[in-house]
Amino acid sequence: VSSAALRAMRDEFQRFLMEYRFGLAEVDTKIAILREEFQEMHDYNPIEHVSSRVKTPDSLVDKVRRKGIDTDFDSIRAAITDIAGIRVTCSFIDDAYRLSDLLTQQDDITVRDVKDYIARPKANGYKSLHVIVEVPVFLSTGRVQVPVEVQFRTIAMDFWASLEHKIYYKYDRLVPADLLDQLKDAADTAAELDTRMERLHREIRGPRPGVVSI
Ligand code: 0O2
Repeated sequence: VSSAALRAMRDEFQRFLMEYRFGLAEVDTKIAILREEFQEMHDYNPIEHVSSRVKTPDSLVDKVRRKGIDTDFDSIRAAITDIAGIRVTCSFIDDAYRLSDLLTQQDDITVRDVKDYIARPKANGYKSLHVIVEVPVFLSTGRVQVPVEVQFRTIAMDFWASLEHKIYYKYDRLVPADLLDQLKDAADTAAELDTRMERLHREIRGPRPGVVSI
């Protein structure tokens, strides 16, 4: 391959990733606006923290190989929907669903897919609400629709997932059965903590305005 051809490939790859960076910036702004406005209007912040990233080339190549996807950009674009990803860690489960609704109801957002691993956790215990949205990005060449995966979860779910992720990679995706059992057990404990904290929160907050308690 000539060096000119290599440079052209690099440029094409950088342009490919750039669109995802822009899409991420758009959704990041939407989440930041909801967070600030919520604080202002309701004197309540439903978001604990937000993190976002564009998949690293290494991780992208790894996933393309693992899923056996054709290596042209159109196939990758169609098959991998979490190249741009935002994780919104909320205080409570209710907040995760509420924020997801507030984002997906915006009229420039198209919902491409929803995977509700909170309602239906994965077999290993993983919980999160994954929403794949498409957001318009305006380039000099015109408008493109960019997919962004938004993961909504609670602090307890996030704690579990980040540890599980480390273990998964430490064992190169072949976690010993005994550890898997312990992780599933820990996921149940995390879920129980969420339920208890939610109950406590409701007790402190008292009945919602307009709701008559009996
Ligand atoms: P990484 O290393 O975090 O980037 P599918 O083909 O639909 O089954 P897909 O396309 O990977 O799977 O979608 P899914 O299920 O929505 O998962 C996307 C991302 O969610 C993953 O990215 C993880 O970040 C997270 N995730 C999903 N399942 C788990 C899990 O069991 N444990 C943890 N810790 N995170 C999970 P990647 O690219 O797979 O991995």
